[in-house]
Amino acid sequence: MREFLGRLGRRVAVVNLDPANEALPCPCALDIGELVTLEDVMASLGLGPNGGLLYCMDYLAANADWLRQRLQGLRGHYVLFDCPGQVELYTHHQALKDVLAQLAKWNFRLAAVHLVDSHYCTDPGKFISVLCTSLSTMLHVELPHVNVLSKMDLIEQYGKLGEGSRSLRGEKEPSASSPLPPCHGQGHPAPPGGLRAPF
Ligand SMILES: Nc1nc2c(ncn2[C@@H]2O[C@H](COP(=O)(O)OP(=O)(O)OP(=O)(O)O)[C@@H](O)[C@H]2O)c(=O)[nH]1
Ligand SMILES: [Mg+2]
Repeated sequence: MREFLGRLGRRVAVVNLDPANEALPCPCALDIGELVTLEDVMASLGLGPNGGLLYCMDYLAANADWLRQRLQGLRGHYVLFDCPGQVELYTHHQALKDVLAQLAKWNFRLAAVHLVDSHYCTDPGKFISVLCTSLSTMLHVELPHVNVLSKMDLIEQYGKLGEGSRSLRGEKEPSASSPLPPCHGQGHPAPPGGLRAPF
């Protein structure tokens, strides 16, 4: 995404908000590791990786001024915030939600991009589970939300593409003579509150 925006001539900056990121995959304009590191938290408070990460996010929320100050140099940029993968941060924990609310107050116009491992779409149970997680995230985070399937290059390892979604509906493969009905409109209710359907 960073490369894509750069090639379009946009000014882009990556901000690492994941204290568990050990080796940053690209240059970051700002790194939460300058404020707090997971390693230090785990060592000094005797916490495990998950509890340590939640503590780091609470610490970030409590030090929002640090973030504000560091972001000031990024005005006029498209800012890509890399957030931790722990699901509870997006379903019921408050800290990241508070940080996002602060960013909105500082006039950042935010959208959430939820990277969904495409492996979850290869089995009906996993698919339902990831849809519920996604919906829960949309309700908790309250941002415009886009789900993106990641690791599509690996999906064929788990079975033929499409089998999971067809068996989920108990249907045979759709053909041109039996098109799938629209998700909403024409008698099908639209998702409430202007929310997008998860997929
Ligand atoms: N083959 C393949 N590997 C990928 C892709 N995206 C990420 N990976 C690799 O998958 C591993 C895990 O990366 P992610 O799933 O992004 O997760 P993470 O950022 O390490 O962890 P969290 O932030 O905690 O979710 C890394 O080794 C990545 O290089 C992809 O599209 N294809
Ligand atoms: Mg990550």
